[in-house]
Amino acid sequence: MRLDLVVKNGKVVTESDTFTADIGIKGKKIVKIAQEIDDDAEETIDAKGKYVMPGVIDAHTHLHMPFMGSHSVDNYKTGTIAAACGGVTSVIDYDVQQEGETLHEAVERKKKTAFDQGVAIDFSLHPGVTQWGQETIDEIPDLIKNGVPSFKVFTVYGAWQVKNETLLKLLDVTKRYGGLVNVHAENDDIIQMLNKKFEEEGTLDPLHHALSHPPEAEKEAVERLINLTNYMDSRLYIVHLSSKMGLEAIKHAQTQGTNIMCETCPQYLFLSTDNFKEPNFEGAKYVMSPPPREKEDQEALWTGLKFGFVKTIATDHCPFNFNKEKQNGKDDYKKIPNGAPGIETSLMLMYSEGVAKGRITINDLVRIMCTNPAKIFGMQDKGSIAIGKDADIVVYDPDAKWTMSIDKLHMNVDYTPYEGMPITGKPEVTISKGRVVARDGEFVGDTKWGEFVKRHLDY
Ligand code: DUC
Ligand code: ZN
Ligand code: ZN
Repeated sequence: MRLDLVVKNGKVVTESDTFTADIGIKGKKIVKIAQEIDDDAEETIDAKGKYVMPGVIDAHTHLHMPFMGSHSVDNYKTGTIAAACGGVTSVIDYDVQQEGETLHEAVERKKKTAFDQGVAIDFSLHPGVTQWGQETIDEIPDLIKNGVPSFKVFTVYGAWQVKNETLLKLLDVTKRYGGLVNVHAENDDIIQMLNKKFEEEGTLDPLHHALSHPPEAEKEAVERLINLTNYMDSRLYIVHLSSKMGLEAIKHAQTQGTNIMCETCPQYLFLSTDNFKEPNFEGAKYVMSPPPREKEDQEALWTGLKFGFVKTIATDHCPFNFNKEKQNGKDDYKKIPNGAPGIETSLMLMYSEGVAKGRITINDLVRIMCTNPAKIFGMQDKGSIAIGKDADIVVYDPDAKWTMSIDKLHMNVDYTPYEGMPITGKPEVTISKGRVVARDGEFVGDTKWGEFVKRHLDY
């Protein structure tokens, strides 16, 4: 068979195995995996000494999202170019329903934005439910049928804050039709009470953002969500889990049989409250909700990842420039747009600090960044190296040594929270559906290449 691309001699990694093999690609698919492929091919990539792993699925991004008076500053074009350079081959973006908009309209609006701006890799959407009428609930079966099976709600953020009544209806309809509810879990009353206290005391620096979002607020919301999920005999996915307390509640619920899953993000493994104390307002760079916490929380989350209580790593990529949008909160942390960049750096951080330092194996990394996101969110053609899957592949150099710096990255933002961090390993080639889209840290793809992926949950 004449092939389009062969990746030769690499160490192929799946969630369960690592083996030396050649991979044959025809069109957008993996068509052959063998000890040796000697078919003719348009192009051959020699991956000797490199890992050949599935492309990362970042199941939590906010591209061009209107939020706190600005838009997150990576649009679909810049964000997906950066993603490709970082070894990411699919994103599932959060798309919040605007006032008066149906969920169907929200999905179509965001798809149009993506195709108008340009999108370099495949994408899908989790619509955020913010309009509470029964008509919104009634839209859900049709969306699930048409490939949009996961829905986001927030327990915080003013008008976006979900009522228990809506949540119960969402748990019910997603259970009946094969969907999933994703939740940002923090207790808003605790946060508002502390905001008021710090306002009265005049302590409005970035550190007080972290102090106004204590781990108890996460724990309370997580426990409530567990109770509601149990009561409805449904299932639920908690996004960006940040605390040991929240994780303890989830672990307990999982061992009791509750179908509750959670993701965490690199920022909760690598950053801490100390970052908020950086001088010259630099703490604003880390203002996100929930905030990074303490060493013991980081350690608990690593253990949770290792042993499967935390199912996925995603980034919550929601960048704002330090020298621009973040300055809106110079005098009041509540006006600092919440969010940080991460779409390009997650694989490099997780490899360097996770695999190279022995906290997780390379197979664990593939499970939490590729295979589990594909399974949980219903991307059946993605997430593993197997015949018939989309040829979404990263050739990863495990030995590269370099220093993280915004100058070397492609995200459309003026900082990375990980500036100066020594890094081991680097993506050498990123292949999206059979086509090389990034090589040696540079984008070589096409921003018309990304397609909208219809998803179906089969569990
Ligand atoms: N948290 C953030 O920090 N940014 C975007 C939305 C969110 O929940
Ligand atoms: Zn959130
Ligand atoms: Zn988010």
